[in-house]
Amino acid sequence: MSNAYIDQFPAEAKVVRTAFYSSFLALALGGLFGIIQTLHRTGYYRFIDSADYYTVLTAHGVFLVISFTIFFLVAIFTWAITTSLDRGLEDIRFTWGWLGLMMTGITLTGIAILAGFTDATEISATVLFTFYSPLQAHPMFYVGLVLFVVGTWLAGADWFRSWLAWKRENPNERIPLPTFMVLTTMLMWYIATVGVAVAILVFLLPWSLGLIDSVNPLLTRTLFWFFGHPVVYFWLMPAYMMWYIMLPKLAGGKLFSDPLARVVFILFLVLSVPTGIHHQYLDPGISEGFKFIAMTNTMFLLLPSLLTAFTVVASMEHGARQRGGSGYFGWLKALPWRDPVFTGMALAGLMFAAAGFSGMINAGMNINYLVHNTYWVVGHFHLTVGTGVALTFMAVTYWFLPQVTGRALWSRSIALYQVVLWFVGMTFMSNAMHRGGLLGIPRRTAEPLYENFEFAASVGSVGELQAQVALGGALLTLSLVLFFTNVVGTALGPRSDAIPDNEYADALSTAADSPIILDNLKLWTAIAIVLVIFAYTFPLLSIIERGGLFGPDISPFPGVIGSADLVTENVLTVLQITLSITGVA
Ligand code: HAS
Ligand code: CU
Repeated sequence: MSNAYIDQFPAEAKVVRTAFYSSFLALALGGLFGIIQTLHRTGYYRFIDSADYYTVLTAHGVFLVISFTIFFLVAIFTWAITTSLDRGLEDIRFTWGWLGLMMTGITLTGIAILAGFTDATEISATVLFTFYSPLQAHPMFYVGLVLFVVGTWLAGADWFRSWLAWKRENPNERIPLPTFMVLTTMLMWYIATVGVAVAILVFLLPWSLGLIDSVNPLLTRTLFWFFGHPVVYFWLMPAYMMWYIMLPKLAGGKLFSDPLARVVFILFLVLSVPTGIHHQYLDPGISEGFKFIAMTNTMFLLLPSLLTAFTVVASMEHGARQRGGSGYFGWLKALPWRDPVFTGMALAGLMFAAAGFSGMINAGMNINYLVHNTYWVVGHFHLTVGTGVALTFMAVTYWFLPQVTGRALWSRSIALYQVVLWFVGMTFMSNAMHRGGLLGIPRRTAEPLYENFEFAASVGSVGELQAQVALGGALLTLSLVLFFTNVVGTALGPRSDAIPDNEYADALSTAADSPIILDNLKLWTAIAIVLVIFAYTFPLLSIIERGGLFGPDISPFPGVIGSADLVTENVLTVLQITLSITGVA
């Protein structure tokens, strides 16, 4: 009899499995839209109308960063809570309830987006994953998102409930590390989602239903980024959890420091939200001082990731030395590079280090002017969420799937090819995107034009960059095909008795070494809320003061740039400026 997760918690394993499959469905759809838009944008193969490009882009973004990542998160958080507290969930019907709500919600949102491809219905939601006004979606899009987010709130409640029940029985014990990570992440999420809840429920949904005539675009944008920055850590923290509790074990050792890991998650709880304005450095209407505060907080927020780089690499080195590795760098050779779970996570970590550097550049108020809204940003987030997170998730799937299905992994060698292929594909794609951004190539554009560039397909030209992006995209698609083949092969395979035990890494320096105050979740949450109030009250008040709560009346669709009126207006303005500069007028 094996001691896999499915044997320990058969009912919970079913929930976790369903969440995984939902996540993979989203990954498949998102990946499909990804390759369509890569080939379209780079001009290699265009079979959709360029107007539909934005519907493809919305679907790509929403399916990947909302459904793929968050379904995966609820799967592994449920696993983490039950495994580390060593108890089943309190009421499995409640658990199915929130999972069902999330699935219903995202289905509504997904239908609203996909309906944009057909003229047969009025429904559409081509608003990109940031759903800024004045772009407007059908109410179904917003309602679906609300249900989905409420589902995640209830999921958090489920996990807190488990922890409280455990605490009653174990009053003097430290919170087990995986549970600690889940709880801090969820506290951060509760604070973060206030922004998007207000944006949708008070403004966007009523506006889309026709209950109010207009919204204040800067206000809804700011509320979006109140949530939109911390959401990136909602994707990242489950991946970090895996790096802390899984990587050291696979490397053959122990986690270097449990207390340091707690500090990292507390820093994320405290600092994730009051930084959102770093996405709005170029927004007029928010004064420089508020932007400066957001920048300062962002720079502090590098700390938990830098600590993670240190702790995780130290743990890997410890493991490698246990396995006989030696030398300054020689230990690297002693790591289990043939294990796809290990290699996938290590490569994801390596790429995430590069992602951190492009993030630091984004975060500088002045340098941001160079890269904002360019292809650079797309390069940045394909390294962070698209590799640091996604590759970690795919890699750990090779460990989790046997745990929750009781079936052996279909092919270890295909899994190894798959993770390496993702790394190689992303190297081509994201590097070219970063370089392209520096040349000024815009993001979110179906047919960028390059009239001032030499278009020949040689090194250093836009043609060369396009070729790298298309090649990278093709390799990523191939990697996804291998991933799904393995998932399906495993799910359909025979039951096995040889599944490894459900375990995670011990720590060298354990919870006992950490000050008890680290486990005071109320204190950290209170500090987090105070910081948010400091960072956001004044910017929000000044935005409302200037633009009104429901804003100036702005039509839902931007004017056509080429329209005769606009052209005349622009020409007149330019003339006026020229005349005043030259002193004629
Ligand atoms: Fe970001 C834009 C700043 C992290 C995602 N970011 C985005 C967007 C997305 C995104 C999706 O300040 C675009 C949004 C849109 O559509 O407009 N980002 C940062 C900073 C960080 C950062 C400072 N971003 C992330 C993460 C994301 C993510 C994480 C998703 C998961 N980002 C920005 C800014 C913008 C932005 C501006 C706005 C740009 C604009 O103008 O629009 C930091 O958190 C990064 C810290 C990371 C590090 C790296 C530490 C290294 C580690 C690796 C350890 C190595 C291992 C492997 C384990 C300091 C932890 C070892 C292996 C061996 C073999 C030894
Ligand atoms: Cu951000």
